[in-house]
Amino acid sequence: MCDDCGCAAPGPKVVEVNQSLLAANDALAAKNRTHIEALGAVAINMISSPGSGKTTLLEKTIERLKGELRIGVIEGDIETERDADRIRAKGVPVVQLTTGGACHLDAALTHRGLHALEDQLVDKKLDLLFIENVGNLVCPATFDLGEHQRVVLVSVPEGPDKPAKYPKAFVSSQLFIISKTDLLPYFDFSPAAAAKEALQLNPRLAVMELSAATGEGLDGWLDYLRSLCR
Ligand SMILES: Nc1nc2c(ncn2[C@@H]2O[C@H](COP(=O)(O)OP(=O)(O)OP(=O)(O)O)[C@@H](O)[C@H]2O)c(=O)[nH]1
Ligand SMILES: [Zn+2]
Ligand SMILES: [Zn+2]
Repeated sequence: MCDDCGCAAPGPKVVEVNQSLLAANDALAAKNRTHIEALGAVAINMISSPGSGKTTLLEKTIERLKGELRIGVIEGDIETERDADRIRAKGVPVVQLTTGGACHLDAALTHRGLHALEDQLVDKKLDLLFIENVGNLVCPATFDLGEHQRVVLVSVPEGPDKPAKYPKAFVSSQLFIISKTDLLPYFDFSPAAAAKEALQLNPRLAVMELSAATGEGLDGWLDYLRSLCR
């Protein structure tokens, strides 16, 4: 899948290298967490396949919560500033990280993003920091970025069978969002079946259904975010 996480290469040497790479990442992630807490923020790492609706949900979330909470966003993509441009248009501080090919963010890149974001904060304070990971349901699940909460999204057109096929994202998350529920009439997608499969992997997972397009289910998500900031 990618050049740097070794996801495609088998063998004991590779396992060793991966272990030390992940240990280094975890150490840096812990520093990021301290850094984020010094800003007063709770950080949320958003993980999904490309196009599940992460940026759209962030746009709607910012519209609804901007007057209430101080929000900042770190956007991760392989190329382009497109997501950051969308978030900037909503009037909150944002930094675009481009991985130049890698299919996930890591703690080192996130650390650079944190400093760049901090430079945009007048009073160096935030309530909520969203980190939108690169669209990929596999590798992002392996890399702690220093977040406090991990949210995994699966949109209705992707199908309800994703939890068992991509277990790590569900095992390591606190919240599973079934997105684009406005499309349920057109797809053979059972939210109950998807939720059941995810809960078999991780019984502590919270599950929400929402449509950023219609706003259905958004209130539950906003209350969830408010409760994290208390
Ligand atoms: N019908 C419907 N479409 C949606 C919804 N949310 C997002 N979309 C559409 O889905 C497409 C992808 O949305 P994005 O928000 O860009 O998805 P993303 O997860 O940020 O994509 P990447 O950053 O490329 O991984 C866009 O065309 C959105 O308009 C929704 O709730 N319902
Ligand atoms: Zn990879
Ligand atoms: Zn996006």
